[in-house]
Amino acid sequence: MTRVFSGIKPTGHLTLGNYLGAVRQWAEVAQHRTDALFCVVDMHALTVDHDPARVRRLSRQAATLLLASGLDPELCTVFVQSQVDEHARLSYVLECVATDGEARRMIQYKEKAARERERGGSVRLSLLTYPVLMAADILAYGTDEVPVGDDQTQHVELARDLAVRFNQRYGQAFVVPRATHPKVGARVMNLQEPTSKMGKTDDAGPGIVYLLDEPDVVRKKIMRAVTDSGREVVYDRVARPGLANLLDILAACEGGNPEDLSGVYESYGALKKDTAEAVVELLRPVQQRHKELCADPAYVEEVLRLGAAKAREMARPRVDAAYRAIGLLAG
Ligand code: AQP
Repeated sequence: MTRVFSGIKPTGHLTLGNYLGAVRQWAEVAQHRTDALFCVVDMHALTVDHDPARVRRLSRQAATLLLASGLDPELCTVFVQSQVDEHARLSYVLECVATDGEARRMIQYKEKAARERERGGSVRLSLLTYPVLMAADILAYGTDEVPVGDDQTQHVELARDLAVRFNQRYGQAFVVPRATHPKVGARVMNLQEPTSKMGKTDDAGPGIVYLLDEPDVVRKKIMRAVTDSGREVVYDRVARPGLANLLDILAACEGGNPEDLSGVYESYGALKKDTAEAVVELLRPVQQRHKELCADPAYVEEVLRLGAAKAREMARPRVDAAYRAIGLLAG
């Protein structure tokens, strides 16, 4: 059976981008058709300036939202990365296979390091090395497929390269994974800056729809989305990025095609109104279930405890084998 792994980092509140680009596929497709593991990758949240209490809080919230989004612990394994030591163990070994040039080429590293330097801050070494930790997250489980948004493609490519290189040098230890993306919604853009990704670490603002936003807040954000000058509703990601983003979001919500949808609308206002209502309806059951789960934190804790135990068992033999293959006296 195909093995699937993917994760989400608790660097902020989950967004519509996270949902449409990743989590919805995990819940609606992956867990039903594959042997899937989904992880709150909390160690990745330590790569930039962080508040420990906030990371803990956001990790619990992310896990709760994954369950609220429909992940079913009977069908898949849900856990927190730092509770399974194999990730960090394997990461070091992969650092001995990766090159520093490779790590420095990662777009997210370049962008975040530049931002940090602009602010006069220092760049954590872990910001450079975390794509290798992500490779370990993936490779530890013999993962075939990694369902992610577009922005993670380069990191999954690195995991592939490291798997191939390790296997060639030290013997077959890893499955070579591949990234998969949803047909629509793989890159949801910021509603106020439609040429930038809707990211959860960005400053909270009207351009980001959070999964837990109240319906009226969602409506307001979408009705105020930046659109382009012009009156005709056409789908053109380059010339009309704001409009294209709304069409993508509506198509992702309704399961349609953004180009076909563009022909249906005669005004930006009507498109915004329908998009807002579609998002409100999409989020309604998630928010309802989230409320129920918040009333039962012991249940979420137990799911994570069992998930970590299962993940540990799955990862351990492969990581031990990689240790032995690379020359360590692993038990
Ligand atoms: N805007 C998006 N559109 C589509 N997919 C997205 N994803 C994230 N944003 C979008 C996908 O969601 C999964 C989890 O993302 P993440 O937690 O790894 O990263 P993030 O939400 O992008 O968080 P940050 O902190 O704002 O990240 P940076 O600044 O690192 O990009 C992934 O599958 C991701 O592709």
